Amino acid sequence: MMQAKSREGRTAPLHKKNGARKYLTLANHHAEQARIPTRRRTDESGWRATDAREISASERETLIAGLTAPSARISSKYFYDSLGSHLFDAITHLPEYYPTRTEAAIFARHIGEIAQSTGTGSTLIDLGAGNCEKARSLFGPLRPAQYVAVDISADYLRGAISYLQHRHPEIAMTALGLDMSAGVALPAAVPAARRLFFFPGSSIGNFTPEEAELFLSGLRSQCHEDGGLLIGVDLVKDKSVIDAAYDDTLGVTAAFNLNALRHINAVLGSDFDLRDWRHCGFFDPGLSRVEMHVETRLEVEVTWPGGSRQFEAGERIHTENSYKYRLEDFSMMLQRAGFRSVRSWTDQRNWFAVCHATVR
Ligand code: AVI
Repeated sequence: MMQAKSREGRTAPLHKKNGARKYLTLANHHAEQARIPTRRRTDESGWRATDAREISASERETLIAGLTAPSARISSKYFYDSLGSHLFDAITHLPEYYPTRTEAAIFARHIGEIAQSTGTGSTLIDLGAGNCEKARSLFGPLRPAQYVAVDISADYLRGAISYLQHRHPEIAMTALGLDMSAGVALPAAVPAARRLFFFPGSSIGNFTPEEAELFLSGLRSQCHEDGGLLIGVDLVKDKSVIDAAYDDTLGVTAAFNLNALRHINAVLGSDFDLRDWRHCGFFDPGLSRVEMHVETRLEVEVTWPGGSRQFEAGERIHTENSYKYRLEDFSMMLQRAGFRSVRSWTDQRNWFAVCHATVR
């Protein structure tokens, strides 16, 4: 029996409760006989995220609606608690995860032409800045007059910015805490002229194409005639290369994906047992996207204050899409979003592209 092989202790006597099948470990079976609660307690086992944050009533509602939908789904933002951010950083160092190093190689090789295209003295607006490392490497060639770092966590940014400001006193710097999934609305204090949005890493691929176009139109609407966008995008390539990047042999992407459940336990008070779930990440060439899911190894019931959901063995929760584009299609999307001219640079294998899109 598959469940019996999946983990020691899962020799699973089956029984029915309210008509639903339940799998019990032997230990749980004895516990139930002794009328001790059978459910493992996530907080006692130390699975609860330590950086739990309060979520709003509407975020909670959206999260529960996704978990209880016929095809369950959660937002990929739940990857990024503190541990998740470290796991993502580890992903970018994996041999299989080509996007980060391919993009860096494009910048290193073509930085002269890129700087010529963007010009100097702009207000560089770094979307999803994180530790600000990528933008920092552009300070020399692009010589921005101002640097605005945008990320969901302003606290995290402030640390990075105060270090950077010390090293580059000639650039005025601002940290902006903003959830970009709702669009990017810049405060009036950010100069309107010469805005250069910087959106690297193919984060645009984590939006659906419709959302991506809307997001890009939103950026365009915040540029004057002299504004522009410097953006990295992952390109369609052989399925085996993409599959390996999202299902690496060390299992770091698996940990990154499963950590979303741990994060949800922390913010929702749910009791996902991570040992019951496995990682699933693959490229679907028909939809031109990587899909990431977590899949149950066995039938489980997940509960949270005020609700619960039964998952059949093999049922999945969709956690992320990562779209891959053909350069021509992406270029057309930029133009539909209102950018008139697009210049692009790729690596020799045409795996990744950096585009500079301008309004004029
Ligand atoms: C952040 N984003 C661009 C990454 C990607 O490749 O879509 C997130 C990621 N998911 C799995 N591995 C990396």
